Amino acid sequence: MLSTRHKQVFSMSANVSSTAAVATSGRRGAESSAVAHARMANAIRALAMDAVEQAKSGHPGMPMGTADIATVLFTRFLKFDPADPAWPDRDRFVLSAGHGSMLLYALLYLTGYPAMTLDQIKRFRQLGSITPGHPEYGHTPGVETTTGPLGQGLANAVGMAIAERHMAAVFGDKVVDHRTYVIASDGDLMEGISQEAAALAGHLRLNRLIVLFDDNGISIDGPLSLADSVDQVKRFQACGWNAWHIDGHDPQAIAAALEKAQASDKPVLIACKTQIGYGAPGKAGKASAHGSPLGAEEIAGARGALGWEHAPFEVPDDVLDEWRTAGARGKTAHAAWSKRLASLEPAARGEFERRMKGDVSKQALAEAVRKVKEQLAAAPKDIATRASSEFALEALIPALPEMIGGSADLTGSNNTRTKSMKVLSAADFAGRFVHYGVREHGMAAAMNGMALHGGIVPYSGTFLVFSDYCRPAIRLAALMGIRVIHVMTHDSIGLGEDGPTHQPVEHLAALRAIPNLLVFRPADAVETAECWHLALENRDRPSVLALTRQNVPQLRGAYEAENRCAAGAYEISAAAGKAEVSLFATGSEVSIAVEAQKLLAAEGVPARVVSVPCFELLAQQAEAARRAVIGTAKVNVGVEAAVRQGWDAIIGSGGAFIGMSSFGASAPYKDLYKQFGVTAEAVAAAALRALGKA
Ligand SMILES: Cc1ncc(C[n+]2csc(CCOP(=O)(O)OP(=O)(O)O)c2C)c(N)n1
Repeated sequence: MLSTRHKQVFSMSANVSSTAAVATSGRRGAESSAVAHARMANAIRALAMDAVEQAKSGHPGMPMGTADIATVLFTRFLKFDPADPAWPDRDRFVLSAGHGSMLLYALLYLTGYPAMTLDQIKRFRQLGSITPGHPEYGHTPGVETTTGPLGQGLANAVGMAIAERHMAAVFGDKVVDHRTYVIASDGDLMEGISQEAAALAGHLRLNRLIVLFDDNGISIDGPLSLADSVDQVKRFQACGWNAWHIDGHDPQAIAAALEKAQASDKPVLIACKTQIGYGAPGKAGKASAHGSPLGAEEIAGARGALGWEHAPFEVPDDVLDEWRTAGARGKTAHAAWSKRLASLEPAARGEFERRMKGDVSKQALAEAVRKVKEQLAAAPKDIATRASSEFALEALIPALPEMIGGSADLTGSNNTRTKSMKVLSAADFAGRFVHYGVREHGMAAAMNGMALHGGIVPYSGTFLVFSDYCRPAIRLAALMGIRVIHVMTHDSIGLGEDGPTHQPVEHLAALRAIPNLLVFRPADAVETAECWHLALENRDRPSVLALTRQNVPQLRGAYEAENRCAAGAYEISAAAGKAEVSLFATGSEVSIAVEAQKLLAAEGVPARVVSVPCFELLAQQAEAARRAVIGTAKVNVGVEAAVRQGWDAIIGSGGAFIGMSSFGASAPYKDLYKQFGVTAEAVAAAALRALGKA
């Protein structure tokens, strides 16, 4: 049922044919500008209805409900230039409720992004189109982040807003002076990650973050009252935001709220009361408008109610012109910004451009890693790889100013903060270390936002076992192909006394299952430096560095210029003679394999040890190189204090595996390695058994 007010708005829009002449003749009063607004918003609604109908799937309700908000935002507030979707000082717009993708595609088309043609809108959700079911970063110009998994976009936006403040603090507001806008739905705000994001944003006083909450009270199952009774405005206020309610169909109220939001000293949530499926006579305000085509009859009814008497996919010239004019608004600001950028000192300008392009200095990176490796060759370190990581960071942090570190309240355990790093805070956004609090999921999603914003290479820390808490955001980083680096320490039963709740056993396998993610497990201090090098070099992939709590010996004594980890696997210790056994191991288990090699030698069995710091880099080697490193020994043994899953690709299904097949236990780590049989003796025995010698 449509409310009285909605009926009034519909009928006002329905008079459009008589007022269009007024609008185009240039005699515009308040009423005709309201009509102009309604027609512009209705263009979004019609495109959303038509595209979903044509695709026979999709979500028309959300774009129809938020069309008024989006129209006011995009025509009067958002700073953007369709001619240059990557303009560094554009406002970022995040459609956190990614199911409403047609809202974004309609906006990109209407405002004039060249790639977003009407044909693309017609091919919504079809193979090869740039209009996939949910917005995908890197696939569609103008899409700032991949959204769909609810809550992620909102948390990405927090990272974008952090990045904006940091870059402004470093390069000045002449060149960095923009806002981050979000449209978020009930579903976004029901997700737990929204709490982490809101709390972090409030704490950091990210006042350039403005969230428009599509407060329509409807989700898939029906009215929100079935499952939720949170007062979102109060919740956000409690998190340190300014938040208030408005009528999300009143353009003046929307504009007034956005003006007020722009002057806020805190992040802002504007709860916009809207009606899902606005305009659809039988489905507006109902869950039935959410996620399926409206159907021919309902669409015809909506066209009538909205006064939109144009054929499917047809946007009348005068409406399109208005939209294109709105889209061209940013040109002047863009040109002025280009001038300001040009007026910067050449060095500062070059640095800003380099950072925004994501060009990590190859030379600075290589020199920092070389320095670390030389120091390790001169004075070997038998330390935990988490400490080796800190040692590498001591060289990397001064060399690469784009690196912003952090931890989810485990700074001292993750070793992610070097001595010189200042804390990034509301009082000092130039700092380079973020205390994310105990918010792993929010942290990982914010890191994605920072990387997407540009100018920053985020890395951060938690325990490997809590990668589960980060996983949805890591998956999206991998899907988007962005460089974020997760330092995940305490990477096995080797963490000891904290016990099985904290001991990852399945996590390496689970992370390796994510396409396009690099999972590094370095064996010693030298490999750790090399893995850092690779993680930073891979600009199109996220990385996880799985690092030990316990000390491990430095196996690579002599300085080698070559990054041996780059191949994913390499022979770290050759056999004395023709190898009968190949021992493959990662991380802390490489030194166990080296011990086993000695035990086998004592039995007269030559064995080689292959360190496998990165399965994914090994898998992408040419077949011949991969075969060469795997070798042709009679017996292959894999050693990793984790589950076997994934190892068969290296050791073969007939290979022996020494690792975990259950959860761990609480005890000193050396006892645990014995208890679970991850020992040099067990490795040697397994090899001998497989050779038929035991
Ligand atoms: C993490 C996650 N869980 C579930 C879904 C499936 N889903 C898509 S939209 C939605 C909820 C719809 O309600 P709302 O967010 O209020 O959107 P609206 O109905 O207003 O369009 C759900 C559960 C999802 N996209 N992401």
